[in-house]
Amino acid sequence: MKKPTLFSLLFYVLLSACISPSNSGLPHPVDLHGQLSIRGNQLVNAKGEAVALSGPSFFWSNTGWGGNAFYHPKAVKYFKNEWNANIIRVAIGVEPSGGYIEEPDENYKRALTLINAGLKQGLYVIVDWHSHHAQDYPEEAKAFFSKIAARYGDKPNIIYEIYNEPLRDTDWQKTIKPYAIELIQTIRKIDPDNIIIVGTQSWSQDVDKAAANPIEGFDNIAYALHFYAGTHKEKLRKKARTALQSGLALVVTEWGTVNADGDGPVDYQSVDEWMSFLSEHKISHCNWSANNKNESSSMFTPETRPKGKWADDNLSESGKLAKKIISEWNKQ
Ligand code: IDC
Repeated sequence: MKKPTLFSLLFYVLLSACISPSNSGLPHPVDLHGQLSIRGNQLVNAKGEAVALSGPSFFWSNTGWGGNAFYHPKAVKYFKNEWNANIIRVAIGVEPSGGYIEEPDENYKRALTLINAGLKQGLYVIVDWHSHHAQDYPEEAKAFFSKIAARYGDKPNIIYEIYNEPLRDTDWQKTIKPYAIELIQTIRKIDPDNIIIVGTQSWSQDVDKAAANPIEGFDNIAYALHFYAGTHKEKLRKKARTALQSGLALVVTEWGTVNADGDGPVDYQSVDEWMSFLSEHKISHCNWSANNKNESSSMFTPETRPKGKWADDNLSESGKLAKKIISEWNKQ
């Protein structure tokens, strides 16, 4: 073989720098999987292979709630590079103080900041209408998702989550399903194919009710299943199995290592049981939450500065566990 010249060495160094699209040398998740869709009860990638994504959920975006300070591009880069996340969830707070209803421009801007950062890092981005009463604001929801769809609907990165958590007394048939159909019709006029996730009754737990009476006539619809390991166990997985068996695709758009109130001890055993379940059924999941609030579900300790730069010392007990789970999950 001919000895490489200085010129040819330089050429190869430059070439490998160009084809290595991310800092960590790994391909961008969206380059790897492309356009997602739902086949049967499974999320699949552009090649039709089952895919289960994993990453963090940001906190309520509301002004003055603290979690909004984490809505910056470096946070997204951190989760991509340090946690190996391939998805993020942007939780746009809707109705309490400082949310979208009161401050639409500020919250819309926060959504764009994280979406743009997600696109730059090649991540999937769930855009979540973080509400417990979304049926009271259908016009605002439609206007919000229309803007998002018009701006980003042609990108494979975007996933719409149209209703975080309807309450226990918000009826699937009477209220949630009609709201969902209205929103799906609105989004589908602009974006024909990206995944739309529908929240389910009782804080996104009654997936069995949705399974008995699913939304028909639209493609690429999935349903939200939320769990908090300290509170929810086998009983909730049973509902999930019922839903999967009747053909519903589930996405755990939010889960916690602790109790459903966002606080309490980390329940390691229950987290383990849930992760086996998610792995067995190839279900994507986002951990609550990227925040430094003094509650145990926050990934960061209360002393942590929202702007970064973060090391493992900045992670709470829950944050350390979530990082371990997510970074191992996404190792292919
Ligand atoms: C919680 C926050 C908490 C905040 C509360 C306001 O952790 O700091 O005071 O919202 O309602 C959910 C919700 C999510 C909750 C979380 C923990 O989607 O908004 O966040 N949780 O209670 N569903 C189950 C648990």
